[in-house]
Amino acid sequence: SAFEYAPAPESRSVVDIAPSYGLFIDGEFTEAADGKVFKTVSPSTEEVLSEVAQAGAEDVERAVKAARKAFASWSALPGSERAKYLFRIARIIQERSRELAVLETLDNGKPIKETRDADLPLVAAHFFYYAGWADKLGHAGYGANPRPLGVAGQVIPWNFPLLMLAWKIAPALATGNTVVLKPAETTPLSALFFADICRQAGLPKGVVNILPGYGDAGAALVAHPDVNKVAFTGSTAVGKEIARTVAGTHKKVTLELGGKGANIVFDDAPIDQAVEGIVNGIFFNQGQVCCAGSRLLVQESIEEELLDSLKRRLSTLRLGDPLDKNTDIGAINSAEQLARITSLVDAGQAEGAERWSPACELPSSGYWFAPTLFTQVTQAHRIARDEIFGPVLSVLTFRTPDEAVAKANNTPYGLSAGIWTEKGSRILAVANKLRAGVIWSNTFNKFDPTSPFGGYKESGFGREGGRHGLEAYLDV
Ligand code: TXE
Repeated sequence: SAFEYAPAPESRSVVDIAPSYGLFIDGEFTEAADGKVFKTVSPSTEEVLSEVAQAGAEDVERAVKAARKAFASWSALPGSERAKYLFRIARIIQERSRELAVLETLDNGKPIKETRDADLPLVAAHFFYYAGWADKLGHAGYGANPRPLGVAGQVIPWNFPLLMLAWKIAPALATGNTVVLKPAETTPLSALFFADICRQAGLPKGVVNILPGYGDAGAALVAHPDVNKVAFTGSTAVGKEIARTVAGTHKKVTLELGGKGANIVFDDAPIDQAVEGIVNGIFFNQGQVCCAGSRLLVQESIEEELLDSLKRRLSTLRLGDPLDKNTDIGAINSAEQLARITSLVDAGQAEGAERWSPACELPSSGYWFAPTLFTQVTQAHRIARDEIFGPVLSVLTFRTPDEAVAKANNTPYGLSAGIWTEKGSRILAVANKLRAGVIWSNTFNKFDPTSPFGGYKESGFGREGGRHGLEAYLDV
């Protein structure tokens, strides 16, 4: 198929990480104006992978200027020409997918099984998908000549570094916008390799600019008066700050924020399949997923049976070296994230929930957290309300479908939910009452570039992916 990728990567020797990297501005790698650098480490070993230039306000200024200059000719290209660049980028990503998968696993800590089988194929698929749109915008019911917005300022998190980049950059370029993107401070490397791919694809200078750095660089980018569109994925707190910054300006904004997804399991659900879905829902990427199924809502009559098989399954998960193809649970992305997880788990215990983990040995260096299950959880507990963003599942019970819906919706978030039942009519009835942007049934964490993704309530606004993802970058 078009989405095939290279065979299993087995060692870090397939990727050549330089000792230092610059910012990528106007088609060139360059030092930060003030010469600042920061280190990026491998979360599984704490080994320093590279030293990266750290963008500041002056660099944001340079990058936005380059993107503005490039916008004139990039937006004037026929869509069919822009499509050629995007197809070329997609093919290079496939060709280099082994290298990129290993790189992402090293910089992020997630298992190679996931970067190889989920992140990289989806990254390529996003570029292929939006490449296909580039020459069809005039025929899509937007009027003959839908217009790009201009310069897009994009800020992304560390949980899916390259995939979040693809979600942001592919639709922006397809519609004729130019981009300044700031990757997260703990995972800058795959974005810098992507900069190299842009050069390899012959993308005109300034169309894509990459500024590794911290929140201050993100804030300067969002606030820059010559940025027309802001796209952010990250914490709800920063999302709200960004919404305040762009309020009262001309800027369009999409925000993809936190979540507290409920996986609802009815008594007629196929139990083995549900257990796989629950495990995938909360332990995929160590639970550092905005749409994670972090609350399990199980119908009271099957609680014991389901928990027994869930615990048996959790005891088979393999935690360890993320580059090992058999590893299911990798490292937590950073010491800060590990501390956040630990403090919420401590709160769960202090508030009276019952904590359980399978026997598992944690490596002596790096950032690790064992898969964790909480029972005896009430809706008042912090572990039932706050986004933990770690491998921690909170189990609650319900008796009736209405009670399940009420509990699932009892959160300020509204990003994802799962429904497990054999009854089609129940799937529809429950789904219609859930306030969540994506609802899976009898599966979980399925992604596709053709489907819009985004949140209700404090999970943000706007959609990415699919045709809706284009509209976020167009004046129609
Ligand atoms: O997020 P931040 P953090 C949630 C998750 C996690 C918590 C904190 O619950 O535990 O957020 O994670 C940039 N203006 N999610 O601290 O700070 C920052 O440099 C502009 C859910 O890592 O929001 C990084 O590039 N940008 C989420 C990006 O924002 C700013 C994914 C995200 O970092 C900024 C990540 C500012 N003032 C965390 N401050 C999801 N929706 O999937 C920081 N940044």
